[in-house]
Amino acid sequence: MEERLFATEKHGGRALYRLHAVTVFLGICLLLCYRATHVPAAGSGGRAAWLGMLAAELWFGFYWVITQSVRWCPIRRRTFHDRLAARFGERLPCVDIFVCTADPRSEPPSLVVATVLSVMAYNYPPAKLNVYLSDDGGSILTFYALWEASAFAKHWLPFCRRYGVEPRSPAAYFAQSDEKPRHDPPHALQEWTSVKNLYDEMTERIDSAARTGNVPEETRAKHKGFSEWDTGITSKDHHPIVQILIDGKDKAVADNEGNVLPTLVYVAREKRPQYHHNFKAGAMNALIRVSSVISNSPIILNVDCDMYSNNSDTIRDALCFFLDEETGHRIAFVQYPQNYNNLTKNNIYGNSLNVINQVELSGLDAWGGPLYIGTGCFHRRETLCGRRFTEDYKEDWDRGTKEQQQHRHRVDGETEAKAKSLATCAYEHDDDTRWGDEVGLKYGCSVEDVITGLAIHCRGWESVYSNPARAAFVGVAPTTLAQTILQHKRWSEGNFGIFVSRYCPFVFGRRGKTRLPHQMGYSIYGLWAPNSLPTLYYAVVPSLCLLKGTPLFPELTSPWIAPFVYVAVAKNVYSAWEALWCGDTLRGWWNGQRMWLVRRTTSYLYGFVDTVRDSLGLSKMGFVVSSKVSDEDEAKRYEQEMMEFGTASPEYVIVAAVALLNLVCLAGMAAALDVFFVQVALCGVLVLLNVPVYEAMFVRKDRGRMPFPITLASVGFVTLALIVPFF
Ligand SMILES: *[C@@H]1O[C@H](CO)[C@@H](O)[C@H](O)[C@H]1NC(C)=O
Ligand SMILES: CC(=O)N[C@H]1CO[C@H](CO)[C@@H](O)[C@@H]1O
Repeated sequence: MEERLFATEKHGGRALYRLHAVTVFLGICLLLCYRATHVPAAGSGGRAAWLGMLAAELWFGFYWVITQSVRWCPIRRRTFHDRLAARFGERLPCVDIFVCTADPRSEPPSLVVATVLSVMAYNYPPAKLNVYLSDDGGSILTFYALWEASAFAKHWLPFCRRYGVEPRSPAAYFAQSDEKPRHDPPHALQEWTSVKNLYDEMTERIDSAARTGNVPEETRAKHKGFSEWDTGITSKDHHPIVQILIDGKDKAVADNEGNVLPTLVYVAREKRPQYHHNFKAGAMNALIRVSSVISNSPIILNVDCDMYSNNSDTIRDALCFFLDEETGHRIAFVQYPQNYNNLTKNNIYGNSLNVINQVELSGLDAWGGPLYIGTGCFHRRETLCGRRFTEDYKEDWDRGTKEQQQHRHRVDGETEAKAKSLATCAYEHDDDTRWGDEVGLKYGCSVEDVITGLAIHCRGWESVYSNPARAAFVGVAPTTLAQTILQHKRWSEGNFGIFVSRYCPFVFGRRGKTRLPHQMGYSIYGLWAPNSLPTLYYAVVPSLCLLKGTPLFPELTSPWIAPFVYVAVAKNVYSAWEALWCGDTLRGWWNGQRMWLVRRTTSYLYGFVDTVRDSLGLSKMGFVVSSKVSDEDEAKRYEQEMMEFGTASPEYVIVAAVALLNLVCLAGMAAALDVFFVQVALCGVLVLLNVPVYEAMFVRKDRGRMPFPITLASVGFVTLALIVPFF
């Protein structure tokens, strides 16, 4: 038996965790028992409120059980690059890399090409690398940037190789100025300076083209590809464009040391108003087809344009899983986490995803594999194209060499013409192909990645989660509250949409013979959206009842108070410990709790309502929060960790009203502390969490404060809640 190429280890401390989980579970049972047996008599005040509490607690208990699936036995993976090198040397499979961009305004072309350059510069035989940029904006600016990058790559790749540069995104590398080679021979510094100048000049040219919105005439004459834009085309209506900017097979195209370069292809699939374009899933499917006639590699890496490669050995890392003799043939995809380089220390918007990255995805890995999260993921081409798992499946690791031979023998432009025919709108319609359903990424879901991954798991495949200490991919997190809320709205809505569709993990997953804990793991995200209602209830009703003197919890002297206090304390102490263990600060955890409340009462609520309306055939509400690129002022406040409200979005009314209501209830309560102990504590915690919201409403003077109309509206709502006798 040969040595494995990767090892699987269990996280420590699981016995302790399980003990904790069992006691919390017992606490939840007792608490529900109290709730069910102490319902106020009909006619007495507070019966409705009490039943509502029962429903909310039933839900929270159920959801808590769901979340235990990923905490029961998380695992981590370790890879052995030396064994891979010893066994395979450079006899490695070809790899296609798909970079997706959609809009040159929100995703500046200079940022996109930094990502492209970082993946071209992988420590991997360049003849086996093929990089495809999918430009769904169909923009000449992006094409121009990529053309510039194809020239710069001739300097950048040898430079990276010679000096072992890390990270290999030029933007990230040159931003850390302390990386300047000091002790090397003098020509190293010289070369560093000259490459940096080339990069700065290129970025300046790209940015200035982006500013003016067009590419200089004399530049356009330098490559035939620019003529695609001669007949005024728009981003929503244009013919298919496929341009091979660097042909890796062409010996005449080499870097300045004479080495071959990775193939580099620009793709803008056809867009026509009468055909639905299916967003990123449509773009990915077009890329799968286009690449099949150019390189057809067995492995496909998919990254978003804002996620650069932070480790040049990541391809080899992923291959340790795929090429493992014992279980490699079961693995459909290897997912890496999303890491961000622009988080603030205390993570003001709770965007670090640390708990998801380090606990939840590792936990899912034990039950059959993590979700496909749309970026930083290595796929097997065959599974992406719909193949079912069979025990005797054997990958053809030489796949792609035939296509590359054919491509080499074709006359100029023939491959491009063939590829273009596969990137037309009509292709998927006319041929009655099953693209978007059984082949490729699935259509019709705003989290196309998650549903595609689920389908792959249901076809019998496993996936693997790899989270090395040094991040493999690094991107930018949302830096404003509005962007954060919008992102979570999309995620919660998409995942809940899957949950209530025929792809519900408990139904579709069962038929696909995935394991119950795996289905539960998927449901953690699927049930984000419905969490909004019980959370809103819990944040509003107990406080209102506190003001009106209606008790909803056991008295301080009653023994029944024990399970309530125990569950609340144990759960939160654990959650704080988990956050600290994952690398957050205590303050970061506290901020995370605030964002938990904000997300649940805004993003998830909107996601829930929109999914329900959608399934009833009604139109969506439309989300008003705008997600713009942040300006300098905003960036400064982000660094100071001040919450950014600024624009008058209706979603903020909910945030402000909940905060204000709790403040009023706490201030106005006329109740005995021993009877209302839990309610006072709950209301008090909510008030403490919302301190930054009060500041934004009443204290701050900067442009990021809560807009006055929002404050006014929330005051109106709170007044209404106080005068209408609900309970
Ligand atoms: C990216 O790689 C560098 C080394 O080049 C490392 O110091 C840094 O921590 C990595 N970034 C993240 C977010 O892990
Ligand atoms: C691309 C981007 O927005 N980067 C920002 C990330 O956040 C840091 C501050 O923490 C800014 O300096 C970057 O410009």
